[in-house]
Amino acid sequence: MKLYDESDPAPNPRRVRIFLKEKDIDIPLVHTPLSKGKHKAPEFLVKNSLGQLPVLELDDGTCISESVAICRYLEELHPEPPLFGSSALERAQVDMWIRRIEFRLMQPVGQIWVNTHPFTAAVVAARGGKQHVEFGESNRPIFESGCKWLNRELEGREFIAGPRYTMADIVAQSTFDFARVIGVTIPDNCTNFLAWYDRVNARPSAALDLSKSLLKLPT
Ligand SMILES: N[C@@H](CCC(=O)N[C@@H](CS)C(=O)NCC(=O)O)C(=O)O
Repeated sequence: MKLYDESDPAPNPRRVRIFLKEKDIDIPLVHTPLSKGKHKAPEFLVKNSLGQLPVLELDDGTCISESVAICRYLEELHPEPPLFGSSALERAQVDMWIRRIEFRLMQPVGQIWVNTHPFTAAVVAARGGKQHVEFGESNRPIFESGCKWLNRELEGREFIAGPRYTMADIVAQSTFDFARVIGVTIPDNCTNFLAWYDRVNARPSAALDLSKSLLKLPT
């Protein structure tokens, strides 16, 4: 088994690496640099026709894409500690929160990145597209209201899906780490949210390594 991977801050491969650390699972990582277009090469498109990372390749050559699907597969093989919930209700709640974070928060961050960030301008142009800056900018207030909603939800709750750390926290954490790197921050008055972010960042799995990235945390 091996994981086609990209370094921080790429948020989707990061989810899987955080999950692996939380589970103490060791899988060989194959660095597949997005900046060199390795994910769009014909030999990679056979593994994931969408040309995206991460991809988990099994020993028989079967490939699994989508970070959450990869982690679900690994959860089946390594159930402890449970990161997708331990009962029907918990599993549904973790799922609910993963979807909410992806749609309400990751999506606006992705649009800000693709449509406004100077770093992506050349990549979009090279693919024959163009940035829709006004649309990208319109995602900033959507992100901000998503943060305020999550802040209210986190009142009196330790983690996103309840009292225990789960995959929903990993999906949220990788979203906000990436947002921070591209200059999109959690509003200061979101105190429950910021306290949650401190809690997940204190975990040994959280370390963000930007040493191989051209993107750095804004000072
Ligand atoms: N929903 C996918 C998203 C994968 C994704 O967008 N990966 C990014 C890296 S963080 C990528 O490969 N981007 C290059 C592209 O879309 O062309 C997942 O959860 O794995």
